[in-house]
Amino acid sequence: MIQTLEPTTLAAPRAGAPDQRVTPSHDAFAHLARRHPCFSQDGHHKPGRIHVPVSPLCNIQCRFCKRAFNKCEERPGVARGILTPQEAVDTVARALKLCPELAVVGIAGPGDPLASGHALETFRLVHARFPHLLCCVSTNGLLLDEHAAALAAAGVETVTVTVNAVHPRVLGKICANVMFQDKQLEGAEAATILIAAQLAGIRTAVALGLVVKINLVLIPGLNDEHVAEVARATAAAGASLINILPLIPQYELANYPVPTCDQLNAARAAAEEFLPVFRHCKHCRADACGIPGGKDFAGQLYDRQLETFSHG
Ligand code: CLF
Ligand code: SF4
Repeated sequence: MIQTLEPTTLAAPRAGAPDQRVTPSHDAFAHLARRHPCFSQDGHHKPGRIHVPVSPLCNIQCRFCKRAFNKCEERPGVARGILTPQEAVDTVARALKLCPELAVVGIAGPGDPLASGHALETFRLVHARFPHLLCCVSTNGLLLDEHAAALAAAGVETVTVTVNAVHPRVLGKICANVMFQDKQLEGAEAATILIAAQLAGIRTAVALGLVVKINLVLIPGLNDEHVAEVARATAAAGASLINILPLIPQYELANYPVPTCDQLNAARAAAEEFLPVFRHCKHCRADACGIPGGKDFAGQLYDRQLETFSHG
């Protein structure tokens, strides 16, 4: 059930008061260390992942998000085109021949994987044909509570939820609108719904045995003072790990600065009070294929058959 979150503060506890900060633990994802490049610190450069771009739609609008179809930009939200679920299965089969180290099939866009049914269907098909591969989804979390059980039944083991703020006042400046129950909501109302949905979705996913990572896009001037609060709230909901991605300034936030190294380090230190921090993110495209940070096979995989893509 979705409940709204009361604003919280993270001031250091007064003398004699209990310290509510939690001790970060790697226990919840230790079993993934050799199987998943984004849920391990040491094993990051060993297992590979493929992202199958089956999800064209999104149900919210982040002010920094500009989705695109091309083969040159190295960032999330970009793919060469959209695959159907069956095309995605065939693509995984060919990818395994190019890169036998593939251990994870992820769906990370280019829109939100839960905004349409394509991702769920793809996971069902992939899991039936390649049960040894780990299925991973990255979502804004708006519909996670509703779909967590179906994701788990389809073989998904790991979920990333992008949580850029847990206070409507902050999130209202980052997220322009949210489609909820066929209505487009804006401002504090939209932010309140999204935050509540994300935390409910995390709780439900964790209760079902899924391992949850948080992605946070660090935006200087908007949420850089708010990182610890996001880590605290998501850790309390059951998340295991947090990844802080520096803003790529574009769309409505095109004039915002890229975080400096000092700002990124300060944000990671603040988050680390509550959650282990993943530090090896490569800002993968929605059609990436290979070992993150190593050779990417997507060009070999797709470029000769672009015309088969059904752009959505
Ligand atoms: Fe993909 Fe994301 Fe799964 Fe990894 S990526 S859906 S959790 S399999 Fe990883 Fe790439 Fe960073 Fe994402 S390096 S952008 S955190
Ligand atoms: Fe873009 Fe993802 Fe935000 Fe949707 S949730 S607007 S795809 S960044």
